[in-house]
Amino acid sequence: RPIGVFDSGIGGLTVIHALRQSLPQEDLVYLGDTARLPYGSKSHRTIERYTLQMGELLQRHDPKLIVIACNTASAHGLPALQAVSPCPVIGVIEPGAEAAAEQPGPVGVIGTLATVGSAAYEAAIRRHDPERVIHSVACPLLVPLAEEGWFDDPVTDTICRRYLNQLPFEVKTVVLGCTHYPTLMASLERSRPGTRWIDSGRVTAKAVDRLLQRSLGYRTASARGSLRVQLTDASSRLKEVGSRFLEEALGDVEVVEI
Ligand code: DGN
Repeated sequence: RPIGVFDSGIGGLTVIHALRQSLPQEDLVYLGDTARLPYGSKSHRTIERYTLQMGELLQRHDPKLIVIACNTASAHGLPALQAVSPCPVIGVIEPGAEAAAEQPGPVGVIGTLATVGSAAYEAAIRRHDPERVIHSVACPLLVPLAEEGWFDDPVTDTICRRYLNQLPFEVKTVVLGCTHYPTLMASLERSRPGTRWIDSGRVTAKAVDRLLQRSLGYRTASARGSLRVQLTDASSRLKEVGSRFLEEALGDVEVVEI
């Protein structure tokens, strides 16, 4: 049985990249809701409803586990999907929060308007460390920059600096609370050198590994697992940018209508 992964669009392909690196033998089905992106500027009710629909579409593949590879959908839709899903569901926020709580000092969180507005990271980090000081900054321009493919560009540098300068100087650990942001790493690093960045996708891949070993009967087949990519709308532009997120050729993309 595959691992089902979904995102509001193509950002979750950075999580697929991390999963393929740490769990290369697993079969993965990726579902991106490109017809309805962005989720980041939508309301709680809408994001929750979309999350439930994506979970239902993934059930066609009989997944052994679902990963919500989108911070926005994890912030607003995880409990609702966990309540109805026949298989375990994990989001990207808890693993990112746990990794942040392991670091000393105040924590910065950057994400979409909906993620920052939900205060989901604050709640999750404070479950590990109730006293922790957390500063969150919504960065709504970063998703369009990543989707435009401006990964290493002076305009992206300027915008990253403008957002990151809102974090107090003492913040040395920053959670990339959006699955698009790892693609902007070069600009982020230039904008705030010396920062410890927590890539929620990478730490989620580790959490998936732990979960598989603990509760689902870990399979160590030697063959390379397959990757099936489904999008609710497949424009050629997104397919092109998607390969940059995935860090390998995207291959065939199936369109599923909602
Ligand atoms: N990549 C999504 C996230 O992690 O929140 C946000 C993309 C979007 O819907 N704007």
